[in-house]
Amino acid sequence: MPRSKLTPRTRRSGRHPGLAVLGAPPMFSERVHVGRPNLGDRRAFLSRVADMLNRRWLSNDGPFVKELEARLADLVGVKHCVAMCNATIALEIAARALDLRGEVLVPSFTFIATAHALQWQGITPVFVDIDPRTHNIDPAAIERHITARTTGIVGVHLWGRPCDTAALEAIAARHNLTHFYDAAHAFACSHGGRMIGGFGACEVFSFHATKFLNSFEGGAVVTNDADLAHRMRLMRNFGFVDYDRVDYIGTNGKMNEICAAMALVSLDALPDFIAINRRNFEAYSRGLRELPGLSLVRYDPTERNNYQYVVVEVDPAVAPLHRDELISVLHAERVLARRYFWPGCHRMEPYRSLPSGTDARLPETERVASRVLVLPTGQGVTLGTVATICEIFRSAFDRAGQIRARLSGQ
Ligand code: T4K
Repeated sequence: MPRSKLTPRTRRSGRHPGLAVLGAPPMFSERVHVGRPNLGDRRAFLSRVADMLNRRWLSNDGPFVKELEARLADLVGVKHCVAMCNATIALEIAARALDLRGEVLVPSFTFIATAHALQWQGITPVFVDIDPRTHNIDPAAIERHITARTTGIVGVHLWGRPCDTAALEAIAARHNLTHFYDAAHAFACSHGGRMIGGFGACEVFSFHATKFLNSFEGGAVVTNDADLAHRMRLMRNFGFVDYDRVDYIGTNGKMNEICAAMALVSLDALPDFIAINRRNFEAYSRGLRELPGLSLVRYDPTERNNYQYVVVEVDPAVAPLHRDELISVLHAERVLARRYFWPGCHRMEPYRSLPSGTDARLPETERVASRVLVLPTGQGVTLGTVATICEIFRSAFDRAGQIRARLSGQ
């Protein structure tokens, strides 16, 4: 397994000799990424690839896809699972199969795909502010955005932490709206003891390489609604009902067999992935605990969590360095911490130039987006790497004045 390597100077001295942002050599000799894939057993994967080649069945509802769909539905506790080529297409297909049109309410503090999946098919995403405690869509802010054109709500379980599903369900029922979830981050997480996947009309998982469970590229929609699952299954394959009959407008959303093989092997390793992520999360938590103005986004210990995101909030009133200064410090050390999901969808094109962006008043989204940084974790990140990253934070806080002067060019 590839590991992030410490530079010889660190290994020799065993203590932090200086910061790269102030001219010292970087702490890491290789870049340490957020989103390094978790990998299952290689031999099991290669054996599945051999089976696939022997069968000459490479795509379109192959046996690995069927096996994956059955296992995912079982794990999540839903009746139907439709595997797709990625979560963006899965969101598009779900929105279309649910007949969403006009305006759909979404948080802006999410990956841009949540908004694009709607806009791509002529639905206007209307951005709603988040609850700063959960980083998820704020139920108290939803109703003021509902108009005669609103047809639905898409909640996003950001970082794998659940939306207030009961509140969203009640609002949707009150206004006769459809609601479903972008659960791209939330595979293998639970809410109120129920696995995420069974809430709303349907839920969409991502199995992109950077996700907790990966299939290279991939996604799935899970639902308890048989008709919806049937429509999505047809739409995933151009709308074909049989060899020559098309009933719906469709697209090519099929997952291929090699991606399904990867997902199946990843599924076998799920407990290991969770254990490693949790171990890293707890090590970061201990390592950053004493530092002023830093807080880690927490996971409810009574629920199932995948711990895939190590999210630090930097309070600019308390921490001696701001989020973006810390990002510069970390990048100089080759730790590619990310500003997910800055600046918010409403501040990106095309939305910032459309009424959905220009009319948006989202103070909590903007505040949280300016404070959050995401740190590397997963199988490729050792406890030694976590300890070094925490040491970089400590050194940076000790030399905050010098760093600020250097970064501002004084
Ligand atoms: N909804 C939400 C809430 C999402 O977060 C996402 C995706 C979606 C919907 C849509 O799901 P998909 O259609 O992708 O299934 C990434 C991913 O592309 C995206 O899947 C993900 N969310 C988003 C949060 O992050 P980038 O631009 O940060 O990814 P990328 O490809 O630059 O990778 C990040 C880092 O990971 C790289 O710098 C290096 C490392 N990496 C990446 C890949 C692909 C590896 O080490 N190996 C790899 O194979 O967007």
